[in-house]
Amino acid sequence: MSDPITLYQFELCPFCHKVKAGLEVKGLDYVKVEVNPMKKKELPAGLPEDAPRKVPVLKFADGEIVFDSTDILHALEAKFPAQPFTPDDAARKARSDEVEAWVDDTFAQALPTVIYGTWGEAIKAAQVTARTSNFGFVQNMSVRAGGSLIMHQISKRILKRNGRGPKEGRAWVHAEVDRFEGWLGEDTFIGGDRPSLGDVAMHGALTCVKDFPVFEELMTRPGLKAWYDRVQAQRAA
Ligand SMILES: N[C@@H](CCC(=O)N[C@@H](CS)C(=O)NCC(=O)O)C(=O)O
Repeated sequence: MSDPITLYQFELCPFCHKVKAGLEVKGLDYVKVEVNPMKKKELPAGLPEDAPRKVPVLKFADGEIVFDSTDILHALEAKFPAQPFTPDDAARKARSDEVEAWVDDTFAQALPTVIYGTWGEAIKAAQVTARTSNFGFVQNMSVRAGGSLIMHQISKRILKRNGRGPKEGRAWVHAEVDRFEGWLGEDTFIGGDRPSLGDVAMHGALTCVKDFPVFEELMTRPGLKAWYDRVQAQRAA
């Protein structure tokens, strides 16, 4: 059996969840390596010098290393053409690319403001990171303590940069979901009859927050929930 695909990730990174959704829609096996957000020393040797010290990073079985979630999804599509997530229809492909870019530039920015928007949420997020990682005790404590402080600051900064008040994260996220539901309309997927890059990206971003109250809240929206479940059904467990 060949070496598996390795995903270097943070458990609470929407870009990493995009890649996981892509791997699972394609039915590919992979192993995860949780990266310590402070030092990131778990990142693989061979990562290009000019690459940002960010996750996700994917190492293919042949040793090739790709970084940036969008580039990783394109590399997956090129290497594993089965279960394609590129629509044949040009208009659908354009919409799918638009949705994927919107997830990166807007939705994935809005989401952390509701994960980390309050002190309680920030501490919960830090606990998820600590629980799902295999860091040593000291590292664990610093992720818990330092992580929640940083997350809270990041949230405030994102909202301010987007011209929103410190309590407006939820309203922002719902407005963006309205936009997504508008794009989806009556279709099964953004990609038509099968999930596209846009579906994979949005599904991954939502899965990122599945342990937080905002997920349950968003899943009370029937259109979004039905679509989420349809994509979920396409993901290999
Ligand atoms: N454009 C990148 C964004 C990746 C990114 O911003 N990752 C964050 C985690 S969600 C990160 O690694 N941050 C660490 C840092 O900036 O030090 C992608 O799509 O992969």
